[in-house]
Parts: sequence; C-alpha cells; structure tokens
Amino acid sequence: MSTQKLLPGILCPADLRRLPREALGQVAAELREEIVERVSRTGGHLASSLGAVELITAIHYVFDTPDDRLVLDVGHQGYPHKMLTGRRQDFDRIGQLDGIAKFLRRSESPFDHFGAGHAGTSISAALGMARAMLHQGRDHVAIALIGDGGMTAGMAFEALNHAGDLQQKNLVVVLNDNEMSISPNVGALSTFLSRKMSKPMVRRAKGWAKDFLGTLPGDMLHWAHKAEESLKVFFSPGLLFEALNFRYVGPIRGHDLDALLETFENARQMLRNGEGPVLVHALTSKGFGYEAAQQDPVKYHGVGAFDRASGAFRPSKPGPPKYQDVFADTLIRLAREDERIVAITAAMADGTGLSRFAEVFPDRFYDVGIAEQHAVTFAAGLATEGMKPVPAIYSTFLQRAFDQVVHDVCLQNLDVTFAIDRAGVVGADGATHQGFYDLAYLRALPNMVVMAPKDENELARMLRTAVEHPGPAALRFPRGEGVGVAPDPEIKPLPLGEAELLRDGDDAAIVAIGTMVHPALEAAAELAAEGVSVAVLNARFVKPLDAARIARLASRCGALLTVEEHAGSGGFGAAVLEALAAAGVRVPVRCLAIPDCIVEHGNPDQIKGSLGLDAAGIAQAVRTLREQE
Ligand SMILES: Cc1ncc(C[n+]2csc(CCOP(=O)(O)OP(=O)(O)O)c2C)c(N)n1
Repeated sequence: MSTQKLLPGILCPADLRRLPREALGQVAAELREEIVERVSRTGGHLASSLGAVELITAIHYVFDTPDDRLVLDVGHQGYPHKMLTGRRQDFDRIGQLDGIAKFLRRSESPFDHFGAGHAGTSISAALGMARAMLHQGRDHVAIALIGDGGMTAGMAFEALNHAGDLQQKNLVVVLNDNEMSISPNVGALSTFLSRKMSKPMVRRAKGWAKDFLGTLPGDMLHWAHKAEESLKVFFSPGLLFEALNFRYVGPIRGHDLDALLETFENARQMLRNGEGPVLVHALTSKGFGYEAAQQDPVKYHGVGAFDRASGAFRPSKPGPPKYQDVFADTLIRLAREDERIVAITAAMADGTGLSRFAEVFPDRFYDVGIAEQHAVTFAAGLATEGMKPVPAIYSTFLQRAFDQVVHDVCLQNLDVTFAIDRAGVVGADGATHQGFYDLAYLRALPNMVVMAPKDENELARMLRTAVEHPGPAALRFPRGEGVGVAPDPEIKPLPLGEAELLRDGDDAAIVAIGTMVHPALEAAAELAAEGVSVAVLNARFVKPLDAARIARLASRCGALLTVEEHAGSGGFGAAVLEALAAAGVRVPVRCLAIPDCIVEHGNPDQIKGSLGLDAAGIAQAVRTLREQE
C-alpha cells in the first residue's frame, strides 16, 4: 500500500477510474478508515456504509457514473458514495443544519439521481431511468443497489416483476445481502437467500447427482448432466430471480474487489449482449472492517458519537424515559391483562421499543420486514377474528400504508390500534423522516379516533383508550424523551373526545395538541407576567374533537391560537377552524404549525425554534393575534 493517500485526489468517480485496479484496495481501506473516523465524531449510519465500501467503489469504477445511473436504496449505506463524489470535506456537518444529509437528495449532488430515505424504491426508480434512456436514445445503464432488508419491501418485488416483464436490457440490480435489516432480517426470502441454508443443501444435492451419474451408461449421461444443472439451479437462490426473467449472477464475495470488478464487468458485457436485466447477488458483512460494528451491527446501524479506539458510546445523561419505551412497557402491561393484544413492527423492533415486548411475549410479536402495507392489512385480518393488534409504525413510514388504513381498517371499522412513533420533527434524519402529515391523513378517515399525548403518562392512558376502543384508533407521539412526569400507578382510559383545561384565562386561548401543550403552558406563564391572561386547553383528541368546548372557549376569550407539531394544511388547527366555522364562532384565530415547505435536517430544538414552535414563538403568536382583535 502506498503511503500517499489516494482519497484526497478523488473528487469524482472519473478520478477513481484513472487509478489502476491494484490501487482500489487502498481506496477501500482509506474510505473505511475515514468513515469510522468521521462518524465517530458526528454520529450517522456506520455499519451499513462500512458493509457497502467495496460494492460502491467497484460500481463507480466499472460503470460510467454519472451517465450510468447508480440508485441507492434508502441511502443510509451511501457514505462511500458521498465520499467518492466530492463530499468528503462536508462530513463534519452531516445531518446538521445546512450540512449534507444522512440520506440522499437530488439537490445535493449530480451523482444523487434519486432522493431516498425510505426503503424499497431503488429498483422502481432505476427501472424508470433505464426506460427513459431507451425513450431518449441514450446508451447507458441504471444500477440499483438494494439490501436484503430493502428487498423485503413489496415495492421491490413489484419493480422486479415489471423489469422482468419488460426484459429491461440496461438494468442491473445489485443485492447487498448481509442477512441484516436494522435487526437480523426476517422472512422466507431471507432464509431462501441465506447461504447457511443453501450451501449444505447444494453440496448434498450435488453429491447425490454425482453418485447417480456414475451409474449411467452412454447418451443418458448427456441428459443427466442437464438434470444436474437444473438441480443446481433449483437449490440456488438464483431460481427466484431467474423466474422473474433476470440473469442471476452470484452469490459473490462482496468484499473481494477482484471478484466484484470481474462480476460487474461481466454484468456490463451481458447488458451489451442484450442479456439484461441482470441481478448480482453479493454477500457482505454489515460493519465490515470495524470490529465493534461487525460484532454488533444492530447497535452500530445508526449511531451517535463514539470512541473510535474502544467503540464505546458516550454515556447518555440520565433523563426521563423515551416515549418509545413508555409505549412498549405500557403495551406489555396491557397485554398481561388482555391476551388478545398482539404487537406488530415493520422492521423497527428496536426503534419502536417493541423488542422489549418481544422478550416478554415472543409468540404475540410480529416483525413483518420492511412491509408497512402488509403490517396494516395483516393487523386488519387479525382484528376480523377478534384479536387486538397494535402496529407500531413511524409516522413517516405509515404514509406507505395509507390505503391499507383506509380500505382495510377504517372502512371495515376494525379494532386496530396504531402507535405512531417519531411524529413531528425528527432532527438529523431530515426531510424524508419528518412526521408531519399523520394528523391530516388520519383525521379525514371515517371511524378513526386520533390522539396525541402531552407527556408520557398521557401516552399510557391514550394507549389504553385506543386498545379498549372497539374500532380503529391512533396515537401519535414524538421521538426522544418524555417530559419527566412521575408515572401514574394506574393506567386509566380517557373519556373519548374530551379536552383538558390546564389553565384558565380571559384575554386569549391557546388550544394545543401533543408536544406543544407544555410549551403553551410556559408561554401562558410568560404572558401572565405581562398582564395578559391566557387559557390553555390540552385538546388530547384531534378526532373526535372537543368542538363544543373549543367554541365556548374561543367565544369567551375572544381570540384563539392553535399549536401543533404537524403540517398546518389539514392538521389539528384546520380541524379547529372547521369546528369554529360550523359553530358560527367569529373571533380572530391563528394556527401555529409546520409551514407548507420542506424542513431539512438539523437539531430538533433549533428547527422548532426557527418555526416558532416553542414557548417564545407561541407567546409571540398570541401577542400578534391580540393585535388583530
Ligand atoms: C419504508 C421504510 N421502513 C423502514 C425504514 C427504516 N430502515 C432504514 S434502513 C433499514 C434496514 C435496511 O436493511 P438493508 O436494506 O438490508 O440494508 P443494510 O443496512 O443491511 O445494509 C430500515 C428498516 C425505512 N428506511 N423505510
């Protein structure tokens, strides 16, 4: 290995392609070194990016990027891609306000052909690009790089099915198979792809075939050889992809640059020969090359800052429990009382806290893979038979399953409890992960109950309310820690649709929902010091809304402010406006909410502050509102 560093001289893949093949090992080593070093300081997606270093390097080396389009699924493994495409120096501010994103955005680089953050989109997008190239007479190819986790998303199969049907000649799908999603991957496909299962089976099958061949005379041997071939295919993971009209290549060693270069060159040649689409199946290890991450890829999937030498994380400051843990612990308590309760996650067992539930009730826990749509309809099916399913899905990922919520749950008025985590501003994960739209898309639905707790105690009470409610009900709660209230010994359900007056006042009213209730109380205290008396109502329910109470309060106080950590269009404030209009209440009203724009990554408190969604912003909004009276 040369002592001179190569990465500083690589500002784009064309620079990489000027290097001799023998230099690529050093490039990969430097990439890995730099990813560990940078992420140990800033936090980010570590294990997935380490596992994809050789794959991404080899793809950029063999294919003519950016004219050939590389599309990364999710984008969380894309740090080597960002480093090879001119963004090495920007890593110090990854996920921070005005810094580069942790995922992919078209606006960030001409090498990011498709924005991503949600799984399962890469093959569809790459197929669209490949098709466009044909329409426009461009002689280039599209390459989708997708993990075995991403491959559990239904959309990935929809795209494979379509690409196979089109016999798309300029498309390569690279399956980065490390047997991991965030947690160990699940599902029959995962088992099918798994070398652990297939290798001994193939070996045994080959052994039988050989013994059998030895007993055959003359021309029967020719047919028998063919049979041996089919047997190999039958026992190889390629069967599935070949059946979908893909040429299957693999499995290959995904950290062996020689093997990768040769395979991608062959794949490119196959496309030139008109033999596409091609699927390359590469076996990799998540966290490869950094011992701590390789040993525990779940822990090092997405990390905060850590000590590079030991792999140890900074001890977290003792604080209130996280909402996700309060949710999971409450569900465990409720499940002890009611054996109809089952919990469902779509590949987010740790993130939703449900891994705790799985430990206590392994038989009543389902990880369905990255399959939010299936998770919801599976829950609907369980509910038709009298079970009480609780799918826990992040707000941003539930967007995927909108029609399943409408068609399969709400129209049939089925007893499904939606625990919607990461609702509101998420911080470093950025625009693709913000949970801004759930109130709007849920409150429009018949039969649906929609709630948001002001603190962790109310979360527990809402969960009981939702589970006991005989129809569909949703509760949305934020990322991170609760506010630190002492836990109620008993979890009492809430009266459906009843708001809670937390502070009375005469000059104006604030009606807040969820995370905005406590800042609203602080704002009211600040205004009281200025001699302005402000009432604060905790709405608790977005649907059914406590409309009569809100109308009375608005009429009495003469001015009303709604506050929510959610998009203004169609959200909680919009529901209040509809209710006031219906009641014929005419007072000045303002709705404080996320504006109709894309909110990028950054520190959540900073973002909320900049949008006026904190005590100071709420107080200011009340002052402005009173000026309109
Ligand atoms: C629709 C959707 N659901 C859930 C997630 C959360 N998520 C991010 S990465 C990931 C695992 C991806 O696994 P895989 O594709 O195998 O990549 P690896 O990290 O193993 O390289 C999950 C579940 C997501 N990004 N999108």
